[in-house]
Amino acid sequence: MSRIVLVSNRVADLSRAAQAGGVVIAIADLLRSRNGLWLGWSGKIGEKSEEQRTAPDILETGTATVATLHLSNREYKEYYLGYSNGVLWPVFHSRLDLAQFEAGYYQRYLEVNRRFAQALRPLLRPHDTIWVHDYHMIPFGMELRKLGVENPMGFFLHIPVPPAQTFLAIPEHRELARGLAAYDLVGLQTRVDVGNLIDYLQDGVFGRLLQDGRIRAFDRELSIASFPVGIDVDSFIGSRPKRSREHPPTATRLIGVDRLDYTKGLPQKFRAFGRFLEKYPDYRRKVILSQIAPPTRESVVAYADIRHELETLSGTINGKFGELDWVPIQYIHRSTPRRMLVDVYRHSRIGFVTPLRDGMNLVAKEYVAAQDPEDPGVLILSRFAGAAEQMKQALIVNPYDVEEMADSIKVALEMGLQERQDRYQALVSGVRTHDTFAWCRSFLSALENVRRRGPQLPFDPPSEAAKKALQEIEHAHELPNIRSN
Ligand code: GDG
Repeated sequence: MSRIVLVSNRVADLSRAAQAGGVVIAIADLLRSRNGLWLGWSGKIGEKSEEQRTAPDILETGTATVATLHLSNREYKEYYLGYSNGVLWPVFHSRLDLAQFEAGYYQRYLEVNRRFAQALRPLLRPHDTIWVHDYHMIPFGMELRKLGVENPMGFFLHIPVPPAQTFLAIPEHRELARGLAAYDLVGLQTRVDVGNLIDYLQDGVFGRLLQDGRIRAFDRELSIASFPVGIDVDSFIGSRPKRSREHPPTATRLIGVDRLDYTKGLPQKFRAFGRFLEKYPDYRRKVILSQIAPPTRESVVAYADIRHELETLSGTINGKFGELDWVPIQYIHRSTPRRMLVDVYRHSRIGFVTPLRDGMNLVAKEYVAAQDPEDPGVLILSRFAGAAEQMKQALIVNPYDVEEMADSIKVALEMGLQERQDRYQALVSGVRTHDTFAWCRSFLSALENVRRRGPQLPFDPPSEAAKKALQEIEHAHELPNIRSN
């Protein structure tokens, strides 16, 4: 079996993979079983000499190797905060209004990807299979191909693909598409994402759908398919009894666990809970919303804005409805240990997961896995989370519709035991079947199958003349009709 080489923006500590949860558990397993190598950013920021910049620090951990590189201050600002999180993250989540296009970060984004590719090149072996992850690393494969690497190479995008018209708004969309075309397989979270990417490649860069389902773009043939990410179910099975006899719960809990990100729909969630308390006053003092929202990317302005908005909203709702012995919203802006999360999931009657847009959303799956099969809670899930494509037995809501979300809380609270059990059984069986290990296996076996069809044409960057001709054709195509009247 060939060695596996993973590339992602950050690497995780393999000795603590079990605590990290999510996809890291499966990735650690994969690396150990296939003598793998993982390359990524160390998380450190600092200046280094030119030579050190492409010489990664190497850590051997049993059968796996982890290779890390530092970012300079400027790279951190322009590649990580700037292009990755100030342009690609908002656009891919359909928030064009927040994208910092004009800042000119693309060049640094490309340079970091090039540098990472140069660092990996000497570490590669002829039969390695390369798996690149997420939006920070789209051009990585193209840069590696330019260095003559023709190994099988797959890319997995953890975030959604926006509709074609939104993708086209990125000034560098052609370059991103060229980057994607350098891979043999592009894996996405959902079938909707697959449709969006194929539409974009056809409309935006004249991609041609082939009879075998692949798409031809930039002289390469690319497979695109969905591989929904899952969790390690066993690590979320709650072990404690549902309720402690000594301390019976005073209120029924709704639980939300989301990084503090504008894509997660937190203000709408808080408003819906406030609306629920207003519309159904009998439930006052009987329910609480616990929202765990650890900080992320605080140096990006939009993140400071959302934090401020949430503090104001929770204060307003608590001030309006709270009593001396009851605070309706518990808002915790810190990370919580995972063991504690499992217990909180299990002791919450409702999992309230309402992102405005999300690639998958692992919290929805974790909540279901943690339930007591004898007395399970109810999952309220946004239709715009990738997870909604699989988790149809959840109460599916529109996260922009505060009224509908408020009503769904009541429906969930009043749902009978039999219905809760039926929905839970269907949901948990899906979560088990499509777990994190299945995700890993299915992506890699698809990548190996794609390559069995035969090698690609060598990656040949277009000449300047070809680039210019292509741009002229595309611009002619994009010009608005000039009407004579
Ligand atoms: C991206 C995509 C896609 C959260 N707070 C705490 C904590 N968490 C853990 C959760 C869960 C993970 O973080 C969050 O995963 P999500 O899937 O919900 O969201 P993103 O971080 O945005 O991840 C997403 C995912 O990639 C995988 O492909 O599903 O759509 O956006 O595991 O439990 N964990 C602990 N304390 C916290 O306070 N321990």
